[in-house]
Amino acid sequence: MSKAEKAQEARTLAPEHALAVLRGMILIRRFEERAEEQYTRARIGGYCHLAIGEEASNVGAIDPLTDDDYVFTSYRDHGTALAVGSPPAAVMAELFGRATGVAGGYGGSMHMLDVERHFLGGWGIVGGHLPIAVGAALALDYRDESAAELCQLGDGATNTGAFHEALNLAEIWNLPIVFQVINNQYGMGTNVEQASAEPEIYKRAAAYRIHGERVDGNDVEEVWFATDRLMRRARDERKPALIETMTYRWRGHSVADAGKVYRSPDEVEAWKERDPIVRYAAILMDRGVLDEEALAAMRKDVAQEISEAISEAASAPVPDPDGLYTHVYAPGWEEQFVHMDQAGPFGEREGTKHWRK
Ligand SMILES: Cc1ncc(C[n+]2csc(CCOP(=O)(O)OP(=O)(O)O)c2C)c(N)n1
Ligand SMILES: [Mg+2]
Repeated sequence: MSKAEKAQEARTLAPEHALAVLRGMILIRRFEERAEEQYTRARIGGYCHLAIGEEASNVGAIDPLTDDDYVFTSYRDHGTALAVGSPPAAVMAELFGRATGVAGGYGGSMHMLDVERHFLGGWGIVGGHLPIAVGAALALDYRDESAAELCQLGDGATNTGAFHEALNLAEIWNLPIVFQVINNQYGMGTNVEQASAEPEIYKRAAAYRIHGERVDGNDVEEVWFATDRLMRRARDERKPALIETMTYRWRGHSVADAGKVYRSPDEVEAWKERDPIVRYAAILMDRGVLDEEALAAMRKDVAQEISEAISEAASAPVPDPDGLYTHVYAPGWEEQFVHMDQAGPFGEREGTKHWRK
């Protein structure tokens, strides 16, 4: 039996590995707390959706991936970027709109991207990334690559048409993709029960004959082993799957929402008592892998790393405005717009004239 198979059977990560996973969650928590603070200091423009409370769903699903696998997610993406290994300074710089950001400072909070680490975004339209993720999974299959893809989405996104189109094609084409529904109970201010005719979202996969399952999204090892198993299946058997990780968004939908009108303080408190970080730290202490002193040292070390990331990001240069259209259109776009300029009925001449030589 291989080491990986043994771990699957025991459902327990090896000590060093477990500590790295715990640190990954603490890194996201600290990053998000400091991002929130930086937003109030007006260092971050535009939107900012925090993943505080959802750390186990992010780290548990991304840690078991191989370097060859790909990841997509929605706009609540800082934790995803950190989990794939993007440097905190580059993620913070993206929030600050700086040239050293993971998307060159052009994307901002909702559009994290790290192609080198196979993280293909960071997408702002709810459910809009699902067909794109299916296309990327088709490309993997087409190229006969053995990798698979993890596509994260929110509970609210399962009510968009794109979700159903994506699942249908994934099954028909036997694509190597695992859809991870991060069920944080709300789509903005609307509870899943109010928005979804089938609130047990994993069951929706059955309509497309796709395997679906629900796990405790605040239990990092439970998420880890379930995702690992489904990703292996996707890689080896070319079978799509859906995993629903049950978690909770501690903060409001975005930093502009206090998150207090549509839910009770008791509900928030009850979920905070199931803090994925505190829970896992307690488990590791029980196993004798961690003690209070080591935990405090880990927290301190992470806090220092994030402080340095903030300083680095704040002193980075802003991007060149001339690069605004870089990577937006394929090479040859000038040619395309010259044609539009001649025939366009909607005043494209106005919008394109400065591009012409
Ligand atoms: C197509 C579309 N409709 C509406 C919105 C506005 N909107 C932004 S986030 C959101 C809620 C999505 O909730 P969910 O998928 O559960 O993700 P979460 O924010 O909880 O992570 C909505 C309706 C949008 N961005 N795109
Ligand atoms: Mg949600």
